[in-house]
Amino acid sequence: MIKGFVFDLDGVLTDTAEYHYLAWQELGEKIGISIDRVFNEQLKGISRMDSLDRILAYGNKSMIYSKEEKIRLADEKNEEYKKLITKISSRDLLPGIKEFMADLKQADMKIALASASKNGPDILNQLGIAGLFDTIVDPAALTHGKPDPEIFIKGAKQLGLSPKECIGVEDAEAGIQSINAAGMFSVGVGTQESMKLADVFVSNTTQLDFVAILNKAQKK
Ligand code: B16
Ligand code: MG
Repeated sequence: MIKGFVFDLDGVLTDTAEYHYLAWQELGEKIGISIDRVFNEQLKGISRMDSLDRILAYGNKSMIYSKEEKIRLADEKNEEYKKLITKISSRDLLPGIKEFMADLKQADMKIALASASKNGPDILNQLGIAGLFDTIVDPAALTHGKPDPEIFIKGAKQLGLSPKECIGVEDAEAGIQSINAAGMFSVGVGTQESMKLADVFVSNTTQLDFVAILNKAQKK
């Protein structure tokens, strides 16, 4: 029986992908690596350090920086990102999310956050929905990032549930892989092509329908 939902943040609850992109692009310019929106797709759901590693590999600069220098570069990107997200408010909740979460609460579903973002708790506060979450997985305490199942397994555990009792919601391919590998029913928000591994997919957040999703999950 389904008793909980485990949510990704960026791309599901609000659209911060553009801000991550702008901040990485600015850092890329400083170090001579030019990235575009197509490349940025690969960074969705990927942790800050893993994202930097992918950008450096893309620019053939993996060997240039020491560990300390990479930490400094990642910090620089995060400072820029934090400047860009200061204005986020409840107006930035993706359409339909408020209603979808109200339906979950009405049905007594437990709710967890499984975001790779260390800025997750601040963003939930800014969006005005922090109080709806029973628990937040700390991405700093993870051994492996998405697509590894660890973050979704922890989300379920922190709710006191098994993965089979939860539904995971994601917008990134790496995130859907993480949910599936955790043994959870997966709901993808995105194109059919990018969400081909999801148990159910919707093309945008207005189409998230609690009853329809629950029916499909219970049939699986
Ligand atoms: P931060 P999600 C992910 O969030 C983003 O999709 C990804 O682009 C970002 O690099 C990652 O969080 C880390 O974010 O630098 O704020 O710690 O999609 O897992 O909610
Ligand atoms: Mg995401």
